[in-house]
Amino acid sequence: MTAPVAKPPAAKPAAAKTSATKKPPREVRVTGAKFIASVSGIGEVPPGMAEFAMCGRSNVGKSSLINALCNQKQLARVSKTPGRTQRINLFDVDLSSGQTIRLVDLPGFGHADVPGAVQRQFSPMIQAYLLEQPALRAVLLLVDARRDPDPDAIGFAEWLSENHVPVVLIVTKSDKVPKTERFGVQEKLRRAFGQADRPLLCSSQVGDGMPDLLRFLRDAAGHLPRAKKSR
Ligand SMILES: Nc1nc2c(ncn2[C@@H]2O[C@H](COP(=O)(O)OP(=O)(O)OP(=O)(O)O)[C@@H](O)[C@H]2O)c(=O)[nH]1
Ligand SMILES: [Mg+2]
Repeated sequence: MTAPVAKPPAAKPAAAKTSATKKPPREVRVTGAKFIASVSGIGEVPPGMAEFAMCGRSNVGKSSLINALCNQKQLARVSKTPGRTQRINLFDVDLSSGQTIRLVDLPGFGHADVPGAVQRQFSPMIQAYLLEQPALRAVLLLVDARRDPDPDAIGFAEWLSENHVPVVLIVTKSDKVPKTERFGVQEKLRRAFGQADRPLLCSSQVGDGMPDLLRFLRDAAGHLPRAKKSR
């Protein structure tokens, strides 16, 4: 089994060193972020900029990651109660590169009493968003550093790939894993998801991975065009 994925966040920008194409600065900062809307359908999403959707099991840290990236404590709602995020929540984020990107906080899967395939756990609304939103550049699929590879998440990554939606694997809560074990965690997840490159290790608590993830978002905002659907 392999789940094709988008180029991982650690990738360096591919710009050639010529006088015509300058390498973008290494550092990317968030200069502003605001909540835009909480919507229940793709038709309600205001048109705008490149979108990146946070996906993963309930409680994996999707909302926390948005807050950490934006350097704010309460932009997205964080909770110990799984299933807190129920609608599509949109946040527009200004980058120091001059771009504005949109982060999309989606409901988590795995908390509902719905066994089986992950896509059945997503409402038609979420499926439609993931499959049909032209502005969606990539899904950031979050997995908890402390958990074994999750068959639901692997199935979800495959489903996205089959539908030509770029997926980037992000390992959350790195602060909960001793430093000496982190490489092993990344390798285990890399293999389980059939990736060529090690997934990015992040902690919203202590900031691990944030500079790399911001660089990825900056670079991907203008790249990763979605393949045309064949159906
Ligand atoms: N130690 C640690 N805890 C974290 C981290 N990220 C999130 N958490 C905690 O994990 C819990 C769930 O975080 P959320 O961000 O609400 O998770 P979610 O994926 O948005 O959850 P749903 O909205 O229910 O799908 C909270 O108690 C957070 O404080 C992290 O990097 N490190
Ligand atoms: Mg949430």
